[in-house]
Order: sequence, then C-alpha cells, then structure tokens
Amino acid sequence: MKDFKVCLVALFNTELSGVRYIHSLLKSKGYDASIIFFKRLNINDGKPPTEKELELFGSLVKRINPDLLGISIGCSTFRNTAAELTQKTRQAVKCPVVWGGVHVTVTADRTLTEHDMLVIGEGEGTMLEICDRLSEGKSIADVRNLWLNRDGEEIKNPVRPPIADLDSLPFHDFTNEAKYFINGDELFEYDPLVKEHDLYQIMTTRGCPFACTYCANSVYHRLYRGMGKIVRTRSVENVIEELEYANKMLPDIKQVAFYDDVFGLDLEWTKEFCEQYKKKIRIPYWVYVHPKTVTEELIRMLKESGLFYADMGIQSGSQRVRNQFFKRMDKTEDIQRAMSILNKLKVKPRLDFIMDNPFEESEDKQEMLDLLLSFRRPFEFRLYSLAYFPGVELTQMALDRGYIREENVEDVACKTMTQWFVSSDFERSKEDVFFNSLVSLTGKSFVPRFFIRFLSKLTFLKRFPFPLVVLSTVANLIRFFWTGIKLALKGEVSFAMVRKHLKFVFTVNR
Ligand code: B12
Ligand code: SF4
Repeated sequence: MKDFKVCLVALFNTELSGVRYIHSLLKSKGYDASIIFFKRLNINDGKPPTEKELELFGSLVKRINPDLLGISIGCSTFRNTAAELTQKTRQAVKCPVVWGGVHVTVTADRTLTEHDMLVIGEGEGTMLEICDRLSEGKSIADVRNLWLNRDGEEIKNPVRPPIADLDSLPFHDFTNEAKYFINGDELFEYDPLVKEHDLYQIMTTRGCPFACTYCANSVYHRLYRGMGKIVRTRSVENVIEELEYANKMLPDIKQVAFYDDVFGLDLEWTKEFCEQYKKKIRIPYWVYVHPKTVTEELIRMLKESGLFYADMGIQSGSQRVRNQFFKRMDKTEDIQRAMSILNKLKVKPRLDFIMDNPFEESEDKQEMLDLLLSFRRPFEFRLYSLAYFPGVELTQMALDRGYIREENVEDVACKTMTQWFVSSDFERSKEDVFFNSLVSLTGKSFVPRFFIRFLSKLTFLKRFPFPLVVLSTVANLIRFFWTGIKLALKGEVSFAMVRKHLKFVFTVNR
C-alpha cells in the first residue's frame, strides 16, 4: 500500500456512489483510502449536525490523520455542513481539503474563494492525479477539473471530458475496512451499506439526454458541450458482473433500483441486458422512465426480466408549464400514451410531480387534477415540493420574476431537509391545500373519481379546505391499514416500518 492516506466524506448519504467510485479507484491504485459517512438523511426530518457529531468527526479525522481529505457535496442543501466539517478538519489536522460533487459543479463560480480546492465535474481521474502528484511531492496547480484559490490567485483549470469508458472503473468496495459512520451522536466503525442492504442501487449509464431547467443535468450539458457523448453506457457484461458480485457480498438484497436518469434509452442494449438479467440475477427491480421514451417493446422486455414498477417523472400536469418553464418537451398525449402502455402491461406506474410551483396558475393545477383523474388505477405518485437549486435556469427565472429571494436558494434555505415530500405541516395558500388534498385522493382506488370531481366543483372548499385535509388523511389511514394487513399476511411488517409510514400518513400527501 502507498504511504499516502486519503479520507473521503459522504454527507447525509450512506450510498453516495460518486464517493464510492472514487474510493474504490484510489484503493485499486494502492492508496490508503477511507470513507466517513457523515449522517443519514431522514426524509422530511433532516437535522443539521449536533455539536457531538461535529466533535466525533474532528477526533476521527485526527485519528485517521489523512494526507488529503475530500468532501462530497452531493446536494446543495449540505453546503453548510461541508463548511463546518472543513473547519473541524483544519482544527484537527494539517491537510488540504478538497470539495467535489454535484453542488460544487453547479456553483463553481460562486464558491471558488471560500475553500482550498474544488473539483468540477467527474472526480475519479482528478482525485487520482491529485493523489499521484501530492504523494510524489509535485505541484497540483494545473490538474484538470481542479479549481483553486492559491494566495488570492484564482486558478481555473480546464475540465476533462466525461469518462467515456465506464467499464474501466472498479466496482464499489463492499467491506467494512476503513469505513466509518457518524449518526445519532455515535460513531460506528463499519460501512452502513454492508450492515443494511435490502435495496441495491446501481447506475448503468451516466448522463441524461434531456436538460430540464430545474435539474443538474442541464448544467452538465453546458459544462461538457463539445466534449463527446453526454450519455455513456456501461457494457451489459460489466453491469451483470457488478450485480453478481454485489449479490455475493451483500446477501440480503431483495430489490434493485436502477438510478439511471432515464433507463432503457438504447433498445438493443436493453434487450441484451434483460436476457442476461433474467438468466443470472432475477431480483425484482425498478427504474426511472421518461414519457417520451416509453414504448410497449421496452416495457414488455423490462417486465419479463423482473421490473415491478416504473417511476415516471411528469413534474407538472400542465403542458404549458412543462414546455415553457421546465423545458420538458413532452405533450400530455405522450404521458397518456406511456400510462396506457404501463397499464396494459400491468407495470405499476409511480409518478413524480413537483408541487409548490409559483409558475403554475389555478388552471394549471386543475389540469393536473384532470390528468390524474383520467388515468386508470392503480397508480402511485410522489408529490415533491419545488426546491430552488443554485446554478440552474429555473432558479434564475424565479429570482428574476421576484418569486423568491437569494435566501430561498437551496444552499442557504436547506428546504429539502424538512420539505422534500409535500407535507401538510408546511405553510401553503388555501388554494394549494385544496388542490393537494384532491390530488392525494386521486391515487386511492377506493375513492370514486366522480366524488373527487364533485368535490373539486365546491368553490367554498377552496376558501375552507380543512374538511378536504381531514378526508385525505382518513384516506391515507385506510390505505396504510390495508397495505399493512397485506404485508402482515406475508410476514413482511416490522415495527420500524410501521413507525416510519405512520408518520407520513398524517403529513404527506401521496
Ligand atoms: C441517484 C440519485 C440519488 C440517490 C442516491 C443514491 C446513490 N447511490 O448515491 C437517492 C435516491 C438516495 C438520492 C437522494 C437525494 N437526492 Co439525488 N440524485 C441522484 C442522481 C439521479 C444521480 C446521482 C449519482 O449517483 N450520480 C452518479 C455519480 C457517479 O455522480 P456524482 O454523484 O455526480 O459524483 C461524481 C462527481 O460529482 C464527483 N464527486 C462527487 N463527490 C466528490 C467528492 C470529491 C472529494 C471529489 C473530488 C469529487 C466528487 O465525482 C463523482 C464521480 O465522477 C442525481 C442526478 C444526477 N444525474 O446527478 C440526483 C441528485 C444528485 N439528487 C438530488 C437531490 C436533491 C437529492 C435529495 C436531497 C432528495 C431528498 N431530499 O431525498 C437526496 C439527497 C441525498 C444525499 N444525501 O446526497 C439533486 C441535487 C441537486 C443539487 N443541485 O444539489 C440531483 C442533482 C437531482 C437534481 N434535482 O438535479 N439521490
Ligand atoms: S429527464 Fe430527469 S434526469 Fe433528465 S434532465 Fe430532466 S429531470 Fe433531469
């Protein structure tokens, strides 16, 4: 092993594949690499670090005594925590601290003066080069992707093209060796994924062909313009090999989540993948699909190889808002066509919508309700509250129109900590409470659609929506008990599961 220690820090995410990729690459090249998983994010109940957790971090870093420490800011919400941990590191040891991750890439210009070093874009090649150079006592001033502030002088090195051959990256490391987890005021010396891994998360591609105005991918399109392919795909063999390896190392995997931005973009690849997956893996899985790319052929292949639901982003029920503000070019007919394919092939759709959207007028909200009422049941949806991430066009549009101020941007606001899913304990206009409650009812097969339509016509409920809130909570409760009974009969209910879901029944509209 080389005599150079690198410590990587993952914030509020015990998976964080970006950090795991960099870690396993450095390890494979002989570096003494460790990972600290700093806290886990409880959806809608995120808490900033406590003094105790910061202290635990400081003394752990002192104990590890790295030559380089890298913090991954996988989401802008965690920028403040990264700053706190950087300060703790500086108090504990004398090593350079490098920041990387989505937040750093989308806000490169704004954050340059604050810290030692920033890595823009993909980090594997850059981190390896930094370690090679530092361990040999060489300068890192001209390493590509590295932006640094050296004694007041800004150095912004060019960005290297995105990694074309994803198969060249080693798989994640599934051992407890040199892994630490700080959470709930305690330090654990293991990899949280090795301990708990019902769900295995994997990506077969990097990049998205679309560039929606609220999404980090729109920034990657600008960053990598003219540098080769945006969407890169691993070979089927490489993906299957990883799954076989993961299955051996993590024996409790019951589900696989393919977190590709859009799964199945290449039909030939998908065909080969489905055949191999059916033969060699056979674990139920789910994927993200896009209304524009769903075809009967694709969904049939996926279903036959183990797909049990498809998560489809719709984001706004209004075509005007989708096209004009989100730059999602799908027509309402595209969504309806995709839904009928999923229904026909009996793949349960899970639909994602962005709510609390100031670009939507009353008519747009009504359009969403009508759209949901036109879908065949059963379907599920997730209602997310719009978070204004820095560096993306939608945030700038909202700032320009005066809908928000700088302090509402996510690296300051930290809204996703407590309001990721739309919940009733968040302040909203009466009209929004009215629509959210009606929307929540549309997903419950036992609530007749004519009844929801009837309620939507009662204008007094727009001014006094409280009865609708009660009704949607009761409907949530009924579904909770019904699902609970079904799972109990299969012996799949745990106390922790009941506690987690019960909390959502009273607050979250699903
Ligand atoms: C998969 C995913 C998830 C998974 C994560 C699972 C996992 N295995 O990591 C789940 C569902 C858990 C998740 C949760 C959340 N997510 Co998410 N997620 C994604 C998604 C689709 C892919 C991320 C990914 O793994 N990419 C592949 C890896 C290899 O790339 P990467 O993370 O960018 O890492 C590379 C570089 O950034 C860099 N790098 C990363 N870390 C470091 C560290 C150092 C030191 C260096 C030098 C470099 C470096 O090198 C890495 C390798 O090349 C992205 C969208 C996207 N396409 O980026 C959204 C995205 C990251 N998520 C987002 C959000 C908001 C969230 C949540 C807050 C939602 C919530 N409230 O629950 C949480 C926060 C989770 C967290 N704690 O980080 C936003 C963040 C927006 C922003 N500007 O900050 C994104 C960008 C989507 C969007 N709206 O644009 N997410
Ligand atoms: S389709 Fe999804 S992943 Fe792709 S740019 Fe739009 S929101 Fe982002």
